[in-house]
Amino acid sequence: MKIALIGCGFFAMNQLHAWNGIAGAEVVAICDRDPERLSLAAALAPKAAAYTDAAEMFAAGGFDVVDLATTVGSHRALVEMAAAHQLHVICQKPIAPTLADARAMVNAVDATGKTLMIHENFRWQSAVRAVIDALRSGAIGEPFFGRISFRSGYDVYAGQPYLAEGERFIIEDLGIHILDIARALFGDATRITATTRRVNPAIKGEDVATMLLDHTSGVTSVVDCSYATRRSPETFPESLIEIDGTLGTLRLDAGYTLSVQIGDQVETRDVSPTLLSWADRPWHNIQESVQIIQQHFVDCLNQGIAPETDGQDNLKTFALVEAAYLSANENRTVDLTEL
Ligand code: NAD
Ligand code: 89Y
Repeated sequence: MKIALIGCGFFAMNQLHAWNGIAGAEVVAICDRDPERLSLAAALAPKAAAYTDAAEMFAAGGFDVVDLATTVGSHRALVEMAAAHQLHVICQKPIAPTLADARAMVNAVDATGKTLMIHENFRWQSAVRAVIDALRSGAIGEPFFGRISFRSGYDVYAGQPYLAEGERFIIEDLGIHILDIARALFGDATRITATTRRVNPAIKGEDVATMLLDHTSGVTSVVDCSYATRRSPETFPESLIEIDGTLGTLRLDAGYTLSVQIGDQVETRDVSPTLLSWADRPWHNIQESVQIIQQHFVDCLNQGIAPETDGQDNLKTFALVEAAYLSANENRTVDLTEL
């Protein structure tokens, strides 16, 4: 599988390392309009052709898959270029700035018969997968309540300065992953009620969001996110999860500890992520999930099946993001059919 990567910034380095660890995958082209970032990426893909212009790269061709690691503003144009060249696409989250753009992008790739996967990697973190697998095993019976919580004081602005500058921050950037975990666990949601706050005066968007979801499965879930929470231990970038079911409870606690309680019996195990050779703590959790989702994409293409977070699926996660902002702005519950 020959891959072209567009966007060689902060996060793309993880994607390049991950491609280098996947048998049968080869990055043959890299592109960034910033030559300095391009040359840093070239160190991880020394045989790849390097471009500063995406249109030139598409015209030269020689690849089957485009992996987009640019920020959101460029996603629609690049996905549409990839569709025009009949290519499979992986696009980083958030898929687009608006739901209208997102729908146009999904339609553009669907019309070619190629695959679009949104790089929604948090549901592939090994600790989160352990919770998904335990829930799907039926061990705690029918779930009726869930909470997925991401609260941290980690300085994300240092590596990603653009996060301090957008009108929207935590729901669009991080909450999107946590909402996606809620969907992976409990299925689609019908209604959402959200509140937001900005605590850090040095940023433009909201850094705290609390969301209440009704799922078609009958589960009520709470998704809460904060980058204004000073806590010990600092749990970045862990998502903490609690699920109550008719037969018992599941807890993913700080330090990647998973407990399953059935009746009075509690079983606890360590579900820490593997520290890959190229990974750094505390990011190793996210970095491992990048390798896993990219492997999932390759496996799905080889088997001719859709990846879990394909374009159609991700429209539902992105609709929750839009609905959460609408709810917070209008101070009301939003029914997803409104969007
Ligand atoms: P970044 O600004 O560090 O890197 C983006 C790069 O894309 C820059 O080098 C920029 O020059 C380049 N670029 C932008 N438009 C381009 C274009 N049209 N043609 C060529 N190059 C272009 O951003 P980042 O922090 O690496 O984030 C990239 C994406 O990854 C964002 O969508 C972000 O939300 C996402 N992200 C995902 C995760 C995750 O866990 N899934 C984590 C962090 C960031
Ligand atoms: O951009 C974000 C993401 O997708 O995961 C964590 C992050 O890097 C900062 O919130």
